Amino acid sequence: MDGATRSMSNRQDTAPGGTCTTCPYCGVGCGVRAILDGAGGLTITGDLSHPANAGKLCSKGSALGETTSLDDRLLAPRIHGQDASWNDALDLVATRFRKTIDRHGPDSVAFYVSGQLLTEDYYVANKLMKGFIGSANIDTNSRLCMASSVAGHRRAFGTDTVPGLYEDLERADLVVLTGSNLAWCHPVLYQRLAAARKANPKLRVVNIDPRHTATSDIADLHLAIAPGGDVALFNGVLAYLSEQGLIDAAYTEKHVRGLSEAIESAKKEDLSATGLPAAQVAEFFALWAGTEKVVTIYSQGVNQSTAGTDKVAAILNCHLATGRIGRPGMGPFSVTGQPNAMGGREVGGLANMLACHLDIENPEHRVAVKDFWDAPAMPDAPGLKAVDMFRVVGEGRIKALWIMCTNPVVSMPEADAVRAAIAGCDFVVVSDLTAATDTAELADVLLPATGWGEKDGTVTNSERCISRQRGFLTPPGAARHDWEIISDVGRRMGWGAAFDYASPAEIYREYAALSGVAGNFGRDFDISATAGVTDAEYDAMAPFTWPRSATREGGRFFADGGFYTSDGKARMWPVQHRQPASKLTADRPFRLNTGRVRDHWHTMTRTAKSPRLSQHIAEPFLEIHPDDARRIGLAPASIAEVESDFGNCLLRTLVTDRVQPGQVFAPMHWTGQTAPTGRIDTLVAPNTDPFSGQPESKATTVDVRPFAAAWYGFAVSAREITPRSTYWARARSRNGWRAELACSSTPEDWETDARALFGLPTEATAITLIDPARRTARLAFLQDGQLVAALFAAPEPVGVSRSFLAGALGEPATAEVLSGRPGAERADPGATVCACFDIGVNTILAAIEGQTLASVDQIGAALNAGTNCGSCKPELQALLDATSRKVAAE
Ligand SMILES: Nc1nc2c(c(=O)[nH]1)N[C@H]1C(S)=C(S)[C@@H](COP(=O)(O)OP(=O)(O)OC[C@H]3O[C@@H](n4cnc5c(=O)[nH]c(N)nc54)[C@H](O)[C@@H]3O)O[C@H]1N2
Ligand SMILES: Nc1nc2c(c(=O)[nH]1)N[C@H]1C(S)=C(S)[C@@H](COP(=O)(O)OP(=O)(O)OC[C@H]3O[C@@H](n4cnc5c(=O)[nH]c(N)nc54)[C@H](O)[C@@H]3O)O[C@H]1N2
Ligand code: SF4
Ligand SMILES: [Mo]
Repeated sequence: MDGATRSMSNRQDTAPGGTCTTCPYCGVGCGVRAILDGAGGLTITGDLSHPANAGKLCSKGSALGETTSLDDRLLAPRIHGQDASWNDALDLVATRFRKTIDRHGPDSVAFYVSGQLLTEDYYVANKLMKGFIGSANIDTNSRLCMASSVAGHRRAFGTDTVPGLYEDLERADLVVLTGSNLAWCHPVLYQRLAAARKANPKLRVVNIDPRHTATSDIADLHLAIAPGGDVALFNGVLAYLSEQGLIDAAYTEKHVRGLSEAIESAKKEDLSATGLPAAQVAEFFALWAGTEKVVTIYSQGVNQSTAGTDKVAAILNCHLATGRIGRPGMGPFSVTGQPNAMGGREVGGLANMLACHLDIENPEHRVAVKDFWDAPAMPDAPGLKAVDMFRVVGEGRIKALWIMCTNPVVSMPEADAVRAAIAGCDFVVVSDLTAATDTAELADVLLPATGWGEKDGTVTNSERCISRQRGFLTPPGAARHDWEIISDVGRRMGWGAAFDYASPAEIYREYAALSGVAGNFGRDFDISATAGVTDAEYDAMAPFTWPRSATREGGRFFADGGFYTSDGKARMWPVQHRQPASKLTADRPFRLNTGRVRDHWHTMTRTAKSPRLSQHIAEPFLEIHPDDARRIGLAPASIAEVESDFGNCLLRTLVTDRVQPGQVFAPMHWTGQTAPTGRIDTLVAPNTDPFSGQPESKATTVDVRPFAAAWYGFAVSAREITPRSTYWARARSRNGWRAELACSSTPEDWETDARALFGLPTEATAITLIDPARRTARLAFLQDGQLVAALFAAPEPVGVSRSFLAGALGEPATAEVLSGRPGAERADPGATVCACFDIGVNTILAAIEGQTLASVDQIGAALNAGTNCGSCKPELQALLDATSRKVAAE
């Protein structure tokens, strides 16, 4: 079967109205309706009945239909690169794990799993490792993501409880966003906030982020805090609250311990660590103190820090001291990243947790879980956390490793060392959708898993809402569900009865029953009222917010205390600012911040399949301040070489005052498959928070210098291309591929090189314009009069219209295409802003000026831009602001 046939046959008829499921990207957890038209087409709309999004979707959710194609999919198990039967592959996995454990003990093996597994998959993996293999060496990519929030919650509340609900954003009068680029990373939640701000003129928004981001645009106040300054800032708030007599004495006396120690510590804080002007700090303090209904949303700018757990404590302290927690419109709110980050925490996917929020350190909890599972073993101490786990793999002490649903060669700090560790491990199993990942390339055994749209189970979003993912596509080839694969290995290792599951519903029932055991210990996570769901009820299960037990249903936590500590009181922790661990030196004068872009998801195995999503930002970049760029001689759009103590990267230079001097920012998404010199985690230091073990992905010190490029290039090709230039980044476009290139040496013959790059047959005709004096080359290749490939090269970054050339692929072309721009009769749309309707920046700017548009709504009315998912609204606003500034300045 070829790719095209498979992609048709993978569609299965569903009832009219489609299948209700949940988006597989961010932790907002939007409900999605997937409708198959029976002819291979898939329409995705927002589920109007889902409480998270009430029908809205962002650009990534809307483009889900473009990500289910079968090209790149892994369709059969592979052993050392050769297709194998499931029987052989599973036997090999079970035997190697069994032999390794027999010879070296249970701690010589490990699982590294993911917040993108469904709860049922995750539950079975955790059960196999902790209860049956008898090791706690199961950790998850949530260690890189939510661990500091988990540790902060447990330290303050006794459990990992998110007290509030999404509607609190709408009910608040002040929303503080710290270390969160909500506009790009939780777009539907951001849209709810934007709508709330329109409806409630009293609502103020503060954004605390060293960079100016799309989220800063909605803020009344943007605090460009020094990296790592959050503890100092929130300590400042606490000290101010105390000075102003705004501590809630009734609440704190009844429900909180550690108040005076925390205040004392806060008063000692030196606010200069925030790097902020005193007037801004004072404005923030006054807002926080003067507004009762305040929600503090935080994400990776808080968690991914060597002071992450203390940052969380500093935030929680302010809410606890004022009793502003668990009441409508008030509370700290850690928004989760992955679709099932929360579910993974609930099932105990972290190396230091047991299932259902029970504690691994607690002997009674351990016995209860062991008995419930009728398990032969139960570790009595936490296992290795991700960074330590890969270090131990590198030392050869973990001899069998199973990686599921995550791509650590790209996403772990010190990524080259992680790659070497995995490459050197005796036995590596990888379960993924595709073999084309930097991690899958290293597997001894590759197991094809089913993906979104093919699998069934549950996920929990940021507000504790459990909702169903439902399959509507036939699993392709031999792909199997993760829970089936793990259970099968469990059975082959000798634990038949414990892993004899027939369906995710059966796993869910067991899990819900175990949560009842946790409930009996007085834990928060109790969904035991759903333990009796029938298969049909599970299939039809509507989204619900936990807990759901005989005594409690949904709602908020802690308005009336009831913390999960021994005495029922919350703990405030005395904390003090600490600098990020990487030191600034003469050789490492810049602090590298990393994060996300709007239209890509992590290591891009799915979003890079969508041409729409790939046009917004098509290559990895380095944001650097104009003063720094000038000082080090880095020209806009040139290639920057970035070096840390751990590795090197080449990235496109983006000169912008959205970053502060001395700081640079780069996205995390690019990989060996999409831009090999853009794997940003090769640079990131493996420094971790002492409590949570979460790495500081946002503050490695680096050096930046210009890369001496002999030429820069831009290429489009109807066929997939893998360039060989020193720097390259490729992306899918509507009719093929586009690539950015830069190289340190010039080819002897441009045409020969280009033909090799594009893999062109001899009958493809070339139109060339090569100017040795200027060192420029322009080559277009035609077949049957249609453009099949083109390359533009110059000694400086080439200024051709990317959108025009990408659009010209497959179209009839003449020598005019070598101008790299549309002719006078055709407008150049420019870089994509609105992914849904494919509307470029030039089109929007022309409409703003030509039609004197003054608002985002007017742009929508004129061009449709921003009217579907709305994810580009912050960028539309920024374009309006930029043009009005220009008008004002003229
Ligand atoms: N488009 C898109 N959305 C996603 C994802 C994706 O890959 N793509 N991934 C999902 C996942 S798993 C996650 S975890 C979330 C992450 O969501 P976010 O945490 O919102 O995203 P990031 O871009 O990682 O980081 C947020 C911000 O923290 C800032 N920051 C850095 N250092 C500091 C600091 O010391 N203090 C403060 N206050 N801020 C700082 C950065 O400048 C950055 O703008 O996004 C989820 N949503
Ligand atoms: N520098 C830097 N590094 C970071 C971050 C940062 O901000 N900066 N953020 C960190 C954070 S918060 C996160 S969450 C991580 C994310 O990092 P990763 O988890 O490594 O990234 P993903 O690309 O989401 O990897 C998921 C993999 O699972 C596969 N997959 C998808 N669905 C399924 C399925 O159902 N079953 C199986 N078996 N496989 C599946 C995909 O093809 C993909 O290969 O990155 C972390 N790394
Ligand atoms: S906000 Fe976007 S990515 Fe996140 S769940 Fe909703 S549709 Fe998916
Ligand atoms: Mo994450």
